[in-house]
Amino acid sequence: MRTEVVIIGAGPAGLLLAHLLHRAGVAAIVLETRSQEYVAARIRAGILESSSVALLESVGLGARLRAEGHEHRGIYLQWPGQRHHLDFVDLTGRSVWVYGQTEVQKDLVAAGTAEVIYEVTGVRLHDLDGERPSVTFTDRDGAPRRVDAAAVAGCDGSFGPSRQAVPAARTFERTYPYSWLGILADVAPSTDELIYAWHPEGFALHSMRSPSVSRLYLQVPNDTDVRAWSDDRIWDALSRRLGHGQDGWTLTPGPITDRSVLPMRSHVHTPMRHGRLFLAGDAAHIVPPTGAKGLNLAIADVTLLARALTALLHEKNPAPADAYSDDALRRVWRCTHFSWWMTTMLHTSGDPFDAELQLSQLRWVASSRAGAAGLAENYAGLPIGL
Ligand code: RFL
Ligand code: PHB
Repeated sequence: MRTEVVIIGAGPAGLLLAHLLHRAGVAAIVLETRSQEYVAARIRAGILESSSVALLESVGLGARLRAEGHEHRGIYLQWPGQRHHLDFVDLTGRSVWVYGQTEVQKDLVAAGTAEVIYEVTGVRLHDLDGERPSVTFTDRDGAPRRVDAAAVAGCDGSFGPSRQAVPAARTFERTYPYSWLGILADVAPSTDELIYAWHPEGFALHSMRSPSVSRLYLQVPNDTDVRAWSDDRIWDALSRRLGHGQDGWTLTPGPITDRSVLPMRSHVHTPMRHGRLFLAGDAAHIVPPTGAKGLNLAIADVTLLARALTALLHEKNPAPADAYSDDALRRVWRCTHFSWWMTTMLHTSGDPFDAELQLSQLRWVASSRAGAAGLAENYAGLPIGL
């Protein structure tokens, strides 16, 4: 087979890149190890920055988002006895949207612009140094296949083969000494906007997916066995940490439909390009979810990458492709810093000195317009390209 760009991975980065390239008239084939149903069902991110929303709208993917997504003006930041609303619209002029990654994924599939080969195995990248790279794989019927292209986009997440294909790479890492226990529950959210809660027992987050589905998280130790957490234990911990009873606020529990433990880590892989291979999304960087940046970074990466590949392959202009890694990494490091900052401000370590510093920081962010604006500017996100 021959195409212009082989995209490895049909997550949001890979499918959105295929969509953007299709609109620019650049041919692409996407290879994915999992089935379409598996990819569509993965429960992950829930928050879109205003620039991600603007981008999706500008490329014809905004209709359901506008109809079924929920615009939030800001978030609540809380600690025992205190809850403060930070109004991003007031502070920065930008809002965020609650719209699940699963929904973005469905919209991309429904757009029908990506040619995806699902359930492939043994994906290998070849000849990345030249102008004619190729990718070999085995299809789901067991037949060996090969795609020749002019560029390869590694959108295969944190465990895919693309990252390893960048020789002389430098990686930067931080593993945090705690994880999140995340649940999805069939119950109306007990809050209109997300609550980020510091508590001596550990961090808790009240998020949501729709008027009838809540998404909540608890800080737990690394290596936590999810089976040790019964429904009652989860709701009791959430009630205490989120302040059930504080100023009359109540947390309504409900049936838990999904639960999992996710580790927290930061990882940045540089450069994001080697020859004709370009990395995007989680293949190049992982952030802890506290800042809600992972999906938004993937969207920003592929927006830059689609422009760069179009210029390289259709306009004989290599400048945007040459600048891609540096341009993308500026935003990656900003979001990596913000995610680290939110994480270290809100998760308890058991050290009383750290706890006092965190509370002091929270009081400052909640009471100073400059402090609140710093958080808001990063959370609501900068325009893509900055
Ligand atoms: P993905 O979504 O992991 O997709 C990569 C795809 O590549 C496939 N793959 C391969 N395909 C072919 N050949 C191979 N050898 C392959 N190896 C792997 C995989 O099957 C998969 O389909 O990466 P992508 O597209 O870069 O998207 C990144 C986002 O998924 C991720 O950053 C976010 O979900 C992170 N994240 C959040 N981001 C936000 O912006 N806001 C949030 O609120 C937020 N919450 C979260 C999150 C991530 C979470 N988890 C579980 C990681 C909450 C959670 C719980
Ligand atoms: C989510 O809804 O899954 C979510 C929201 C905000 C975060 C992380 C996860 O910071």
